[in-house]
Amino acid sequence: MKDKLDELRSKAISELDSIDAPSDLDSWRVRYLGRKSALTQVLRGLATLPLEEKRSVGAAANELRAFLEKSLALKEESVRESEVARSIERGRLDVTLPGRPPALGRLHPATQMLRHICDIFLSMGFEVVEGPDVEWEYYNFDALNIPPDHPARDMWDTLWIDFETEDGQRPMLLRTHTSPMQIRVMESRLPPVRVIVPGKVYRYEATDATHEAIFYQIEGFAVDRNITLADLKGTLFEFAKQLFGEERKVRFRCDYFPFVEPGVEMAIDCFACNGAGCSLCSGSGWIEILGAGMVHPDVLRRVNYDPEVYTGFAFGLGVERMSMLKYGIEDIRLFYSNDLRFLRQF
Ligand code: YSA
Repeated sequence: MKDKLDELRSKAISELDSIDAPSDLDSWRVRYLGRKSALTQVLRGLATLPLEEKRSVGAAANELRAFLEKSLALKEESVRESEVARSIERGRLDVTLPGRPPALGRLHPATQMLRHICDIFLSMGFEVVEGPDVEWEYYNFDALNIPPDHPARDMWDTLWIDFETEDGQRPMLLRTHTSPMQIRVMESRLPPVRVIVPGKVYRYEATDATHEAIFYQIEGFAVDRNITLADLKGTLFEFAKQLFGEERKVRFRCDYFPFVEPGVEMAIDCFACNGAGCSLCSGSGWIEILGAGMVHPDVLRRVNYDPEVYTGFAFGLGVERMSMLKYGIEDIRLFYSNDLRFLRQF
């Protein structure tokens, strides 16, 4: 058996030496190391040999297998190298050509706008805080002066989570706005606070050109001694100028949100027609950009801030809507339909 293995070794090696094409290497591997090769047959037959012979033949056959595998690997490497050398000689492979540039991704337009807005508020001394997307009903509604059965709940089409407490309540939902973070932040620290909260919000609503079911909001609020509506106006005016241009005018009008008193909506003069009236601003000359107001005293009391000592302002804006206004995007659904022709423009 030993002689047979020696013979196999010299035959295999001499054949391997003469190979110079990659395709011949594969048939060599099948012939000498494959399932039906003589060496595999010897290894399979070991079980039938007497113990002493099994040991010596087994060791020799395994050593031969390892030797042939290693020889094959070395040969593969040298064949590959000579292939490359031949290609260079024939001029098919030009190693001096620059490599292919890797395809680089880019930030999504909503992320770009989110970061841009955060940078503006960071430059005014605000701090960025994030909160949970799955929220308790208490923070999303009750703590913001919106108890169960209050008609204001209808302002936010809510996706409830299938989670029931022992007393049959279903108090968990996908947050419908970033405002619950006002409560969470104020509960955990004392004034002064000056915070912005970027994040996704979720609404049970049909999509159209200006509505998505999942979109980004940025909440902002500041609470301290002597904060007035003038601080709110000044801060948001500065924000609008930085985002939409120095020459922008702003307009504040009364609006209703249960967690502010007074509540306002803020609009900027239409940059497409400079206030003359066009299709972008529906002929009004103004474009509404966010909701805001002075934090309601009951909200302050709920987090143990004394409304006789502290006052604050808050606002909330839609991030995709800001992009739509700034870049003239006509349909919000473009943001999440993964059309690269749209995404590559940003
Ligand atoms: C109001 C007062 C405050 O003191 C603080 C915050 C707020 C905002 C309030 N939490 C809120 O969510 N108001 S909102 O329902 O009117 O939404 C705020 C902004 O989100 C809108 O102005 C709009 O820009 C955007 N938005 C609302 N629904 C949307 C949407 N964007 C895309 N798709 C939707 N379905």
